[in-house]
Amino acid sequence: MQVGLVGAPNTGKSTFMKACTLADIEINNYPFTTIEANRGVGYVTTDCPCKELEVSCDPNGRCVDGTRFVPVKMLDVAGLVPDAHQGRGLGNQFLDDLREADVLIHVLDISGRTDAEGEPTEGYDPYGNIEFLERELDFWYEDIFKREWKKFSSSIELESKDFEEQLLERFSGLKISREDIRKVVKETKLDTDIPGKWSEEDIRKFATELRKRTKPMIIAANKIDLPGAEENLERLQKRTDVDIVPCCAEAELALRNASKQGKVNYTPGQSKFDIVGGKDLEDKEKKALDFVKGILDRHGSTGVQEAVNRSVFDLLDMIVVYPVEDENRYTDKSGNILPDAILLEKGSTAEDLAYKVHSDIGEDFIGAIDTRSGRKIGANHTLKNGDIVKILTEK
Ligand SMILES: Nc1nc2c(ncn2[C@@H]2O[C@H](COP(=O)(O)OP(=O)(O)OP(=O)(O)O)[C@@H](O)[C@H]2O)c(=O)[nH]1
Ligand SMILES: [Mg+2]
Repeated sequence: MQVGLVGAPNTGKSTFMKACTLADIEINNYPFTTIEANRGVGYVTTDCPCKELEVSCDPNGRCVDGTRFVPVKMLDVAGLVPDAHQGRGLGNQFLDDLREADVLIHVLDISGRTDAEGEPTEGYDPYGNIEFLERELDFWYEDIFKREWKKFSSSIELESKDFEEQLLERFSGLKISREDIRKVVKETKLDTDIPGKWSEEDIRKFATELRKRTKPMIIAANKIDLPGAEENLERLQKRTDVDIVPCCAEAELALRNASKQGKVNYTPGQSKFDIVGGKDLEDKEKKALDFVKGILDRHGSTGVQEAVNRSVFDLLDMIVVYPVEDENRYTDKSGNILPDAILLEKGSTAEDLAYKVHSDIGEDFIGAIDTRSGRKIGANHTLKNGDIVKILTEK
Protein backbone atom coordinates (compact mmCIF):
# COMPACT_ATOMS: atom_id res chain seq x y z
CA MET A 1 0.00 0.00 0.00
CA GLN A 2 1.47 3.27 -1.04
CA VAL A 3 -0.05 6.77 -1.26
CA GLY A 4 1.64 9.16 -3.70
CA LEU A 5 1.51 12.96 -3.50
CA VAL A 6 1.53 14.78 -6.83
CA GLY A 7 0.91 18.30 -8.06
CA ALA A 8 2.48 21.42 -9.50
CA PRO A 9 5.55 22.78 -7.69
CA ASN A 10 5.12 24.85 -4.53
CA THR A 11 1.57 23.71 -3.75
CA GLY A 12 2.43 22.17 -0.37
CA LYS A 13 3.11 18.50 -1.19
CA SER A 14 6.12 18.31 1.11
CA THR A 15 4.31 20.18 3.86
CA PHE A 16 1.49 17.64 3.59
CA MET A 17 4.03 14.80 3.60
CA LYS A 18 5.90 16.21 6.58
CA ALA A 19 2.66 16.67 8.52
CA CYS A 20 1.78 13.01 7.88
CA THR A 21 5.18 11.50 8.59
CA LEU A 22 7.07 14.10 10.64
CA ALA A 23 10.09 13.16 8.55
CA ASP A 24 12.86 15.68 8.05
CA ILE A 25 11.73 17.21 4.76
CA GLU A 26 12.61 20.51 3.14
CA ILE A 27 9.85 23.06 2.52
CA ASN A 28 10.27 26.40 0.73
CA ASN A 29 8.18 29.02 -0.94
CA TYR A 30 9.66 28.51 -4.39
CA PRO A 31 9.29 25.82 -7.07
CA PHE A 32 11.31 22.58 -7.22
CA THR A 33 12.36 22.42 -3.61
CA THR A 34 11.86 18.67 -3.85
CA ILE A 35 14.00 16.96 -6.45
CA GLU A 36 14.58 13.47 -5.05
CA ALA A 37 11.36 11.82 -3.85
CA ASN A 38 10.68 11.84 -0.11
CA ARG A 39 9.53 8.49 1.23
CA GLY A 40 7.99 7.90 4.62
CA VAL A 41 5.31 6.26 6.66
CA GLY A 42 2.02 8.01 7.36
CA TYR A 43 -1.18 6.63 8.86
CA VAL A 44 -4.82 6.09 8.13
CA THR A 45 -7.11 6.29 11.12
CA THR A 46 -10.00 4.01 11.95
CA ASP A 47 -12.15 3.15 14.96
CA CYS A 48 -10.29 0.54 16.99
CA PRO A 49 -12.44 -2.28 18.40
CA CYS A 50 -10.78 -1.72 21.80
CA LYS A 51 -13.38 0.90 22.65
CA GLU A 52 -16.40 -1.23 21.81
CA LEU A 53 -14.91 -4.25 23.60
CA GLU A 54 -13.84 -2.12 26.56
CA VAL A 55 -10.30 -3.43 26.54
CA SER A 56 -7.05 -1.54 26.57
CA CYS A 57 -5.14 -2.49 23.41
CA ASP A 58 -1.39 -2.93 22.95
CA PRO A 59 -0.98 -1.80 19.34
CA ASN A 60 2.16 -2.36 17.31
CA GLY A 61 1.62 1.21 16.16
CA ARG A 62 -0.56 3.68 17.97
CA CYS A 63 -4.12 3.92 19.29
CA VAL A 64 -5.36 7.13 20.90
CA ASP A 65 -8.62 6.90 22.77
CA GLY A 66 -10.09 4.37 20.33
CA THR A 67 -8.61 5.91 17.17
CA ARG A 68 -6.28 3.39 15.65
CA PHE A 69 -3.38 4.50 13.44
CA VAL A 70 -2.58 2.04 10.68
CA PRO A 71 0.68 2.67 8.79
CA VAL A 72 0.71 3.38 5.07
CA LYS A 73 3.73 4.17 2.95
CA MET A 74 3.78 7.64 1.46
CA LEU A 75 5.75 9.21 -1.34
CA ASP A 76 6.22 12.91 -2.13
CA VAL A 77 7.67 13.65 -5.55
CA ALA A 78 8.96 16.72 -7.37
CA GLY A 79 6.49 19.22 -8.80
CA LEU A 80 5.07 18.59 -12.26
CA VAL A 81 4.62 21.41 -14.80
CA PRO A 82 2.72 21.56 -18.11
CA ASP A 83 4.59 19.80 -20.93
CA ALA A 84 6.84 17.98 -18.47
CA HIS A 85 6.69 15.03 -20.90
CA GLN A 86 8.62 17.23 -23.34
CA GLY A 87 11.25 17.85 -20.71
CA ARG A 88 9.95 21.06 -19.13
CA GLY A 89 10.61 21.60 -15.42
CA LEU A 90 12.16 18.41 -14.13
CA GLY A 91 10.55 16.41 -16.94
CA ASN A 92 8.37 13.46 -16.02
CA GLN A 93 10.91 10.69 -15.55
CA PHE A 94 10.71 11.15 -11.81
CA LEU A 95 7.11 9.99 -12.00
CA ASP A 96 8.52 6.48 -12.36
CA ASP A 97 8.88 6.68 -8.58
CA LEU A 98 5.09 6.65 -8.51
CA ARG A 99 4.74 3.33 -10.33
CA GLU A 100 4.36 1.65 -6.97
CA ALA A 101 1.68 4.07 -5.76
CA ASP A 102 -1.80 2.59 -5.38
CA VAL A 103 -3.55 5.92 -5.10
CA LEU A 104 -2.64 9.56 -5.67
CA ILE A 105 -3.42 12.69 -3.70
CA HIS A 106 -3.25 15.72 -5.97
CA VAL A 107 -2.11 18.59 -3.76
CA LEU A 108 -3.50 21.74 -5.33
CA ASP A 109 -3.01 25.35 -4.20
CA ILE A 110 -6.69 26.28 -4.05
CA SER A 111 -5.92 29.89 -3.12
CA GLY A 112 -4.79 30.72 -6.66
CA ARG A 113 -1.46 32.01 -5.37
CA THR A 114 0.70 29.49 -7.25
CA ASP A 115 0.63 29.28 -11.03
CA ALA A 116 1.09 26.10 -13.08
CA GLU A 117 4.87 26.61 -12.96
CA GLY A 118 4.90 26.86 -9.19
CA GLU A 119 5.65 30.58 -9.17
CA PRO A 120 3.92 32.75 -6.58
CA THR A 121 1.15 34.81 -8.19
CA GLU A 122 -2.40 35.99 -7.51
CA GLY A 123 -5.77 35.21 -9.02
CA TYR A 124 -4.64 32.02 -10.80
CA ASP A 125 -7.50 29.62 -11.60
CA PRO A 126 -6.51 26.27 -10.01
CA TYR A 127 -8.84 24.36 -12.34
CA GLY A 128 -6.18 24.47 -15.05
CA ASN A 129 -3.87 22.42 -12.82
CA ILE A 130 -6.29 19.51 -12.65
CA GLU A 131 -6.40 19.28 -16.42
CA PHE A 132 -2.69 19.56 -17.04
CA LEU A 133 -1.77 17.21 -14.22
CA GLU A 134 -4.01 14.48 -15.59
CA ARG A 135 -2.62 15.09 -19.07
CA GLU A 136 0.96 14.73 -17.86
CA LEU A 137 0.12 11.54 -15.96
CA ASP A 138 -1.42 10.17 -19.15
CA PHE A 139 1.69 11.02 -21.17
CA TRP A 140 3.78 9.28 -18.54
CA TYR A 141 1.71 6.09 -18.81
CA GLU A 142 1.64 6.32 -22.58
CA ASP A 143 5.45 6.58 -22.70
CA ILE A 144 5.80 3.50 -20.52
CA PHE A 145 3.57 1.50 -22.87
CA LYS A 146 5.08 2.85 -26.06
CA ARG A 147 8.60 1.93 -24.93
CA GLU A 148 7.64 -1.75 -24.77
CA TRP A 149 4.77 -1.94 -27.24
CA LYS A 150 6.67 -3.44 -30.18
CA LYS A 151 8.11 -6.29 -28.14
CA PHE A 152 4.85 -6.70 -26.31
CA SER A 153 2.72 -6.89 -29.45
CA SER A 154 5.02 -9.23 -31.31
CA SER A 155 5.04 -11.65 -28.37
CA ILE A 156 1.26 -11.82 -28.79
CA GLU A 157 1.02 -11.86 -32.55
CA LEU A 158 4.09 -13.98 -33.33
CA GLU A 159 4.44 -16.15 -30.25
CA SER A 160 0.69 -16.48 -29.55
CA LYS A 161 1.06 -15.30 -26.00
CA ASP A 162 -1.95 -14.19 -24.01
CA PHE A 163 -2.64 -10.42 -23.97
CA GLU A 164 -3.57 -10.22 -20.28
CA GLU A 165 -0.68 -12.42 -19.15
CA GLN A 166 1.83 -10.44 -21.16
CA LEU A 167 0.52 -7.10 -19.98
CA LEU A 168 0.65 -8.20 -16.35
CA GLU A 169 4.16 -9.53 -16.81
CA ARG A 170 5.72 -6.71 -18.79
CA PHE A 171 4.08 -3.88 -16.88
CA SER A 172 4.01 -5.50 -13.45
CA GLY A 173 5.62 -2.40 -11.91
CA LEU A 174 2.47 -0.40 -12.58
CA LYS A 175 0.38 -2.55 -10.26
CA ILE A 176 -2.20 -3.42 -12.90
CA SER A 177 -4.70 -6.14 -12.07
CA ARG A 178 -6.45 -8.57 -14.38
CA GLU A 179 -9.73 -6.89 -13.58
CA ASP A 180 -8.31 -3.47 -14.56
CA ILE A 181 -7.25 -4.86 -17.93
CA ARG A 182 -10.59 -6.53 -18.58
CA LYS A 183 -12.56 -3.41 -17.78
CA VAL A 184 -10.35 -1.19 -19.91
CA VAL A 185 -10.45 -3.59 -22.87
CA LYS A 186 -14.22 -3.67 -22.62
CA GLU A 187 -14.53 0.11 -22.42
CA THR A 188 -12.09 0.89 -25.21
CA LYS A 189 -13.30 -2.00 -27.42
CA LEU A 190 -9.77 -2.54 -28.71
CA ASP A 191 -8.82 -5.80 -30.40
CA THR A 192 -6.41 -7.60 -28.08
CA ASP A 193 -5.45 -10.16 -30.74
CA ILE A 194 -3.64 -7.55 -32.83
CA PRO A 195 -2.07 -4.93 -30.50
CA GLY A 196 0.61 -4.41 -33.16
CA LYS A 197 -2.05 -2.83 -35.37
CA TRP A 198 -3.21 -0.37 -32.72
CA SER A 199 -2.74 3.25 -33.74
CA GLU A 200 -0.94 5.75 -31.50
CA GLU A 201 -4.37 7.06 -30.58
CA ASP A 202 -5.48 3.54 -29.54
CA ILE A 203 -2.44 3.10 -27.31
CA ARG A 204 -3.05 6.54 -25.79
CA LYS A 205 -6.70 5.70 -25.09
CA PHE A 206 -5.72 2.40 -23.50
CA ALA A 207 -2.98 4.02 -21.39
CA THR A 208 -5.30 6.79 -20.20
CA GLU A 209 -8.04 4.43 -19.10
CA LEU A 210 -5.55 2.19 -17.32
CA ARG A 211 -4.01 5.21 -15.60
CA LYS A 212 -7.40 6.26 -14.27
CA ARG A 213 -8.06 2.79 -12.91
CA THR A 214 -4.65 2.01 -11.49
CA LYS A 215 -3.88 5.44 -10.02
CA PRO A 216 -7.20 6.76 -8.70
CA MET A 217 -6.93 10.32 -7.48
CA ILE A 218 -8.38 12.62 -4.87
CA ILE A 219 -7.70 16.35 -4.66
CA ALA A 220 -6.35 17.97 -1.51
CA ALA A 221 -7.39 21.60 -1.99
CA ASN A 222 -4.53 23.01 0.05
CA LYS A 223 -3.89 26.50 1.47
CA ILE A 224 -7.59 26.82 2.29
CA ASP A 225 -6.55 29.37 4.93
CA LEU A 226 -5.65 32.01 2.34
CA PRO A 227 -8.07 34.67 1.08
CA GLY A 228 -9.99 33.65 -2.04
CA ALA A 229 -9.44 29.93 -1.41
CA GLU A 230 -13.01 29.16 -0.35
CA GLU A 231 -14.51 30.86 -3.41
CA ASN A 232 -12.15 28.93 -5.67
CA LEU A 233 -13.09 25.70 -3.91
CA GLU A 234 -16.77 26.34 -4.46
CA ARG A 235 -16.25 27.01 -8.16
CA LEU A 236 -14.01 23.97 -8.54
CA GLN A 237 -16.50 21.65 -6.89
CA LYS A 238 -19.01 22.56 -9.58
CA ARG A 239 -16.58 21.91 -12.41
CA THR A 240 -15.11 18.52 -11.57
CA ASP A 241 -16.35 15.21 -10.29
CA VAL A 242 -13.02 14.33 -8.65
CA ASP A 243 -13.32 14.10 -4.84
CA ILE A 244 -12.00 17.28 -3.23
CA VAL A 245 -10.98 17.71 0.42
CA PRO A 246 -10.19 21.25 1.62
CA CYS A 247 -6.86 21.20 3.47
CA CYS A 248 -4.44 23.30 5.40
CA ALA A 249 -1.24 21.27 5.48
CA GLU A 250 0.55 24.05 7.29
CA ALA A 251 -1.93 23.91 10.19
CA GLU A 252 -1.65 20.12 10.39
CA LEU A 253 2.14 20.36 10.48
CA ALA A 254 2.01 22.99 13.24
CA LEU A 255 -0.33 20.80 15.30
CA ARG A 256 1.70 17.64 14.90
CA ASN A 257 4.91 19.43 15.77
CA ALA A 258 3.33 21.03 18.84
CA SER A 259 1.90 17.65 19.82
CA LYS A 260 5.29 15.97 19.43
CA GLN A 261 6.83 18.59 21.68
CA GLY A 262 4.13 17.89 24.28
CA LYS A 263 2.67 21.37 23.97
CA VAL A 264 -0.78 20.31 22.78
CA ASN A 265 -2.96 17.23 22.90
CA TYR A 266 -4.10 16.58 19.36
CA THR A 267 -5.27 13.48 17.56
CA PRO A 268 -4.83 13.87 13.79
CA GLY A 269 -8.12 14.33 12.01
CA GLN A 270 -9.90 15.77 15.03
CA SER A 271 -11.67 19.11 15.12
CA LYS A 272 -9.94 20.38 18.25
CA PHE A 273 -6.80 20.34 20.33
CA ASP A 274 -5.97 21.35 23.89
CA ILE A 275 -2.97 23.28 25.03
CA VAL A 276 -1.20 21.22 27.67
CA GLY A 277 -1.50 22.95 31.04
CA GLY A 278 1.61 24.55 32.50
CA LYS A 279 3.39 24.86 29.15
CA ASP A 280 4.90 28.24 28.47
CA LEU A 281 4.20 29.12 24.90
CA GLU A 282 6.05 31.84 23.08
CA ASP A 283 3.94 34.60 21.49
CA LYS A 284 4.78 33.19 18.08
CA GLU A 285 3.48 29.76 19.10
CA LYS A 286 0.33 31.20 20.62
CA LYS A 287 -0.35 33.11 17.42
CA ALA A 288 0.22 29.99 15.30
CA LEU A 289 -2.17 27.94 17.44
CA ASP A 290 -4.81 30.68 17.26
CA PHE A 291 -4.52 30.56 13.48
CA VAL A 292 -4.90 26.77 13.57
CA LYS A 293 -7.93 27.01 15.84
CA GLY A 294 -9.55 29.35 13.30
CA ILE A 295 -9.06 26.73 10.55
CA LEU A 296 -10.48 23.93 12.69
CA ASP A 297 -13.50 26.00 13.74
CA ARG A 298 -14.23 26.90 10.14
CA HIS A 299 -13.54 23.60 8.37
CA GLY A 300 -13.98 20.93 11.04
CA SER A 301 -10.42 19.64 10.59
CA THR A 302 -7.24 20.52 8.71
CA GLY A 303 -8.35 18.03 6.03
CA VAL A 304 -4.98 16.27 5.83
CA GLN A 305 -5.97 13.11 7.70
CA GLU A 306 -9.31 13.08 5.93
CA ALA A 307 -7.63 13.20 2.51
CA VAL A 308 -5.35 10.28 3.39
CA ASN A 309 -8.23 8.28 4.90
CA ARG A 310 -10.49 8.89 1.93
CA SER A 311 -7.81 7.93 -0.55
CA VAL A 312 -7.35 4.57 1.18
CA PHE A 313 -10.85 3.75 2.41
CA ASP A 314 -13.01 5.33 -0.32
CA LEU A 315 -10.90 5.23 -3.45
CA LEU A 316 -9.10 1.96 -2.77
CA ASP A 317 -11.96 0.43 -0.80
CA MET A 318 -9.75 -0.95 1.94
CA ILE A 319 -10.85 -2.40 5.28
CA VAL A 320 -8.95 -2.96 8.53
CA VAL A 321 -8.97 -6.34 10.26
CA TYR A 322 -7.27 -7.57 13.41
CA PRO A 323 -5.63 -11.02 13.51
CA VAL A 324 -5.26 -12.52 17.01
CA GLU A 325 -4.07 -15.82 18.53
CA ASP A 326 -6.48 -16.02 21.47
CA GLU A 327 -10.06 -15.59 20.32
CA ASN A 328 -11.38 -14.94 23.82
CA ARG A 329 -8.87 -12.38 24.99
CA TYR A 330 -8.06 -10.90 21.56
CA THR A 331 -4.36 -11.33 22.18
CA ASP A 332 -1.26 -12.55 20.39
CA LYS A 333 1.02 -15.26 21.84
CA SER A 334 2.61 -12.79 24.24
CA GLY A 335 -0.69 -11.53 25.61
CA ASN A 336 -0.76 -8.24 23.69
CA ILE A 337 -4.35 -7.16 23.06
CA LEU A 338 -5.29 -6.41 19.42
CA PRO A 339 -1.63 -5.94 18.47
CA ASP A 340 -1.96 -5.85 14.68
CA ALA A 341 -4.24 -3.89 12.39
CA ILE A 342 -4.05 -5.06 8.78
CA LEU A 343 -5.25 -3.23 5.69
CA LEU A 344 -6.98 -5.45 3.15
CA GLU A 345 -9.00 -4.82 0.03
CA LYS A 346 -12.73 -5.01 0.57
CA GLY A 347 -13.89 -8.47 -0.47
CA SER A 348 -10.77 -10.14 0.95
CA THR A 349 -11.27 -13.54 2.54
CA ALA A 350 -10.05 -15.20 5.72
CA GLU A 351 -7.43 -16.98 3.61
CA ASP A 352 -6.27 -13.68 2.08
CA LEU A 353 -5.72 -12.40 5.62
CA ALA A 354 -3.67 -15.48 6.46
CA TYR A 355 -1.42 -14.88 3.44
CA LYS A 356 -1.11 -11.21 4.33
CA VAL A 357 0.05 -12.08 7.86
CA HIS A 358 2.66 -14.49 6.50
CA SER A 359 2.94 -16.66 3.40
CA ASP A 360 3.64 -19.74 5.63
CA ILE A 361 0.45 -19.09 7.56
CA GLY A 362 -1.43 -18.78 4.27
CA GLU A 363 -0.05 -22.11 3.09
CA ASP A 364 -0.93 -23.88 6.34
CA PHE A 365 -4.38 -22.23 6.59
CA ILE A 366 -7.19 -24.64 7.50
CA GLY A 367 -9.84 -22.20 8.71
CA ALA A 368 -10.42 -19.28 11.03
CA ILE A 369 -12.62 -18.10 13.87
CA ASP A 370 -14.66 -14.93 13.80
CA THR A 371 -14.02 -13.92 17.40
CA ARG A 372 -17.16 -11.80 17.81
CA SER A 373 -19.56 -14.62 16.94
CA GLY A 374 -17.19 -17.40 18.02
CA ARG A 375 -18.06 -19.18 14.77
CA LYS A 376 -15.65 -21.03 12.55
CA ILE A 377 -15.23 -19.52 9.11
CA GLY A 378 -13.77 -21.03 5.95
CA ALA A 379 -11.15 -19.91 3.46
CA ASN A 380 -13.69 -18.09 1.25
CA HIS A 381 -15.43 -16.22 4.05
CA THR A 382 -15.45 -12.50 3.18
CA LEU A 383 -14.12 -10.29 5.97
CA LYS A 384 -15.72 -7.05 7.14
CA ASN A 385 -14.11 -3.86 8.36
CA GLY A 386 -13.25 -4.21 12.06
CA ASP A 387 -13.32 -8.03 12.11
CA ILE A 388 -11.12 -9.73 14.70
CA VAL A 389 -9.98 -13.09 13.41
CA LYS A 390 -8.10 -16.07 14.79
CA ILE A 391 -6.42 -17.99 12.01
CA LEU A 392 -6.25 -21.77 12.35
CA THR A 393 -3.29 -23.58 10.79
CA GLU A 394 -2.45 -27.24 10.49
CA LYS A 395 0.84 -26.86 12.35
N1 LIG B 1 -0.82 29.38 3.63
C1 LIG B 1 -0.42 28.13 3.47
N2 LIG B 1 0.81 27.87 2.99
C2 LIG B 1 1.17 26.58 2.83
C3 LIG B 1 0.31 25.49 3.18
N3 LIG B 1 0.95 24.34 2.91
C4 LIG B 1 2.17 24.68 2.43
N4 LIG B 1 2.32 26.02 2.38
C5 LIG B 1 3.50 26.80 1.93
O1 LIG B 1 3.68 26.59 0.53
C6 LIG B 1 5.07 26.66 0.19
C7 LIG B 1 5.47 25.40 -0.59
O2 LIG B 1 5.42 24.28 0.26
P1 LIG B 1 6.14 22.89 -0.08
O3 LIG B 1 5.57 21.90 0.86
O4 LIG B 1 7.61 23.04 -0.14
O5 LIG B 1 5.55 22.67 -1.55
P2 LIG B 1 5.86 21.48 -2.61
O6 LIG B 1 4.60 21.27 -3.34
O7 LIG B 1 6.48 20.33 -1.95
O8 LIG B 1 6.90 22.23 -3.55
P3 LIG B 1 8.01 21.57 -4.58
O9 LIG B 1 8.81 20.55 -3.81
O10 LIG B 1 8.82 22.74 -4.98
O11 LIG B 1 7.22 20.99 -5.69
C8 LIG B 1 5.81 26.81 1.52
O12 LIG B 1 6.09 28.16 1.71
C9 LIG B 1 4.80 26.31 2.55
O13 LIG B 1 4.99 26.87 3.83
C10 LIG B 1 -0.98 25.82 3.70
O14 LIG B 1 -1.80 24.95 4.02
N5 LIG B 1 -1.29 27.15 3.82
MG1 LIG C 1 8.29 19.43 -2.21
